[in-house]
Order: sequence, then C-alpha cells, then structure tokens
Amino acid sequence: MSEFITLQVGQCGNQIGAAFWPLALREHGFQRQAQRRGTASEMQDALHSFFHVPEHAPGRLHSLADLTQAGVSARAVCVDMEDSVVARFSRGPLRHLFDSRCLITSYPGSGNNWAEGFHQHGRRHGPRLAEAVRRAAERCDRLHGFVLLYSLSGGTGSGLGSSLLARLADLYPHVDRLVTCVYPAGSEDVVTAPYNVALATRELLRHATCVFPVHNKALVEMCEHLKTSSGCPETSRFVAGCKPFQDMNSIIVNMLLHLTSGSRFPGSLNVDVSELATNMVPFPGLHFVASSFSPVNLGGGGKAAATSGPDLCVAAVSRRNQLTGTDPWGGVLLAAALAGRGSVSLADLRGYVDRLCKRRRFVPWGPVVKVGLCRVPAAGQTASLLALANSSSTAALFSDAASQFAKLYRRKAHAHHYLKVEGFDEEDFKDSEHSLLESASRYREMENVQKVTKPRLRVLA
Ligand SMILES: Nc1nc2c(ncn2[C@@H]2O[C@H](COP(=O)(O)OP(=O)(O)O)[C@@H](O)[C@H]2O)c(=O)[nH]1
Ligand SMILES: [Mg+2]
Repeated sequence: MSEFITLQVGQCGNQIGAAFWPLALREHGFQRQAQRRGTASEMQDALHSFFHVPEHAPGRLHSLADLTQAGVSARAVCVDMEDSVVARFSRGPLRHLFDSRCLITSYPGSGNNWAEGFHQHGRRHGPRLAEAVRRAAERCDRLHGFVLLYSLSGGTGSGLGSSLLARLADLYPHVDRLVTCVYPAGSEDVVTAPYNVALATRELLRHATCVFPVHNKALVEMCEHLKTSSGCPETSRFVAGCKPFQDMNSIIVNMLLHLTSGSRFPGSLNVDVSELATNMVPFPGLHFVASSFSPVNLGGGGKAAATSGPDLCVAAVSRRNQLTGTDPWGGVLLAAALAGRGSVSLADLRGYVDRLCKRRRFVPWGPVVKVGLCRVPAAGQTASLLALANSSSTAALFSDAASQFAKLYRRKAHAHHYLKVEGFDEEDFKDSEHSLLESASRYREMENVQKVTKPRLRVLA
C-alpha cells in the first residue's frame, strides 16, 4: 500500500485535520459504531497508508486502545503559529497517535499576512519543519505522497504552507505533493485574503504536483442544501463565528478518503493516486483538478441515502456537488476520472462514461476518462462515486482571484504590511498577479485547441 504523510498548516489546515483523523480511523474500523467493510487483513494493510505501525505490533488491532498500546502513530505533521488548534492533537482523545515532535506551534500567528508566514515563519521554523517531515518520511517504506491541507486566505496556512511546499519540492522532488487548499467564500473576515490567495496560488502553480481546490462558498451551499433537503433549518450556523466548519470540513475529508482509497485498499480496477497525476495533468502548470462526489453525507456519520447505478453517476458530476463551485463538466475537459467505491457496477460506470464522451466537450486528443473501482466502500455507505475533472472552467478560479487581487492592489491597500517584511518586495505582488492571469488564459486556451492534421507524405517522383 502507498504511504502518505499529511501536513496540516494553519487554523484551517488543522481543523480539516481534526476532522480527517477520526474519519480515517472510522474507515479502518477503529471508532465507535465503525463497521469494518473489508477483510481484517485488508484493513490492517490499509492502515499503513496514514499510520505508522511498528514492526513488533500484534497482527490484529481491534480498538483505539490496541493502537495506543502497539505504538501506532499518525503520519502527520501539524503546524500552526498559534497553539489552540494544534493543542487538540496533543490533548484530545487521539493524543496517543500524534508524535509531539511533529506538532509545531509558535506565537502570535501570522497576522493574515502571507509574507510573514512565508518569509518570517518559513525562515525561522523551516529547519524544524524539515526535521519533522524527515522523521515521518523515515518511518515510511513506500512513501508515495505528501497531502498538504491549508487555506489560501490567512497568513500561516497560505504563507508557511507555501514555504513548506517549496521546501518539499526541493528535498523530495520525486514524492507527489498533493494539495487540498481552501479558497475563501468572499464575504469573509480576512481583508488581505486577495493578496494571500494570489501569492499562495503562485506557489501552487510552481511546486504542487496536483491541486484539489475547494471553495468555502461551494461548501456552505452544499451544507445548506443538505440541511434544507433533510428538513433541518440550521443553515445560519454556517455563518462565520459559531463552530461553522465541522460539516464543511467533513465534506473535504470524505473527498480525500475517497481520492486515496485506491492507493490504500486492494482492488482489480483501483485508481492509484500515482496514476492520477499522469492521467489528469496533460501539461505542467495545468494541474488544478476539480472534485465532486456522491452521496454527500454530513459529518461522515449515519447512513447515506442509498444511491446507485446511473443516478449515482449523474449526482457525482452534478454542479451542486462540485467542491470548487464551478462547473468543470460544462467546460472543455483536459482529463477526467470516475472512481467508484463499494458496490458500484463497472457496467454502469462504462455506460455513463460513454454518455459523457458523447455529450461533453473534450480536448482533441481526448476523450480521456479514467475509470476506477475500489471494492471497499466508505464507512457508513454501500456505494459512492468520486468525479475528477481538469477543465477549462478552472480559468474562472484564477480570473476571479486576479480581479479580487486587482481591486485591493490598485490602491495598494494594506500592501505596506507585506512590503516591510524582509525578503518580500513589489515584484512578488506583480508576479503573482501575472501568474494568475497567465494560468487563466492557459486554461481558457484549451477551449480553442484544434486537432492537428498532418499532411500525408507524398512520394516524390
Ligand atoms: N473550510 C474551512 N475554512 C476555514 C476553516 N478555518 C478557517 N477557514 C477559512 O480560512 C480562512 C482563514 O484562514 P486560517 O486558516 O484561519 O488562517 P491561518 O491560520 O493564518 O492559516 C478564512 O477564509 C476562513 O473562513 C476550516 O476549518 N474549514
Ligand atoms: Mg491562524
């Protein structure tokens, strides 16, 4: 099984992590009410992907107490420039699973300033971070990838996360760097978000292998829809301020667990994450992959509504279930993938792919739709489907970020906070705006790629 090291940076990254570990354990049958869905040995093998299991550990681990006793630890590095969120990992119910040397905190935060996170904290904490990653990497036999989790709009995740990403590219060039990054909803608390998003996106374009962007606005809408359609009026609790992120984060985590399931569990038609980058990224720099899945069930708990066959396929690619809030399947598709878990029929999947190939627009060398099936379903579900699309619609993500950036930068509002940070200068602003605009136009260009028709060879007399 492939192994992954999860790197959580900043408040958002660590809050997603706080949702990730219980759900990952649940999937492997180690939480209350958990149901093992694969055989005991499949579950045990798969555990190695996200957890280090010492050699002397007993063959069968049944409970959380067994994991603690056996010295099992999460392959995780949790970083924040304040203490409160990371403290959950050292004090919470899963504290025995986290090596204290991989929990890195400081004081007093990054002030929502990418430059502080990238330059000041990156310089100061970089070596300690590299050491924590090295320790986690040494405990791997088949390290496949780093899974980075952070938001783009604050200072720590965005800045220090970017610095960590660049460091990983330098130290581990052959290990995939898969980034799940959160774009802000827009009407949020962070006034400097447009700068932070632009600067961090530039680093994603430079150093990530594959980016799975998530938009908070889309997550809020998904949660609201689920609540209203299930008759629950609690939509206002997503408004920032009151413990708003739990459900949104569980959607992100379910996507990640699905995405990595083919690398963790055995199966004849598994899509391994290593195949994804090859299949989904046709050119360097065009590596932003939109994701959606069905069924979505909040909190990762309870039984999801049974959905099967063609309905599942339609729901998985539907606009409503897109984590980016864009409509990737409406644009020109550079590459796509459908990965089923549990009792998804290959015939249904193939039938749906045929329909997609006829009805959607693909680049001239397409249609390219990778199909995968993982036999072991997600916890609490019998069948689910993840849809991935690398599409020209991603241009909107970059052009929106560029126009938000321009609004602020036109007046240089708040720019002095960045310019006073050692190592940061005006060029960083200009260059990051340029890379957003360039990426938007590269993605847009994919709508006009023509078939290359080579003239036939003529035999000269
Ligand atoms: N989806 C999600 N978004 C979050 C979460 N926490 C903060 N955010 C968003 O992230 C942005 C602020 O980034 P944050 O992670 O708090 O800053 P940092 O600690 O400096 O990296 C804002 O747009 C918040 O709305 C979370 O747990 N989940
Ligand atoms: Mg913070």
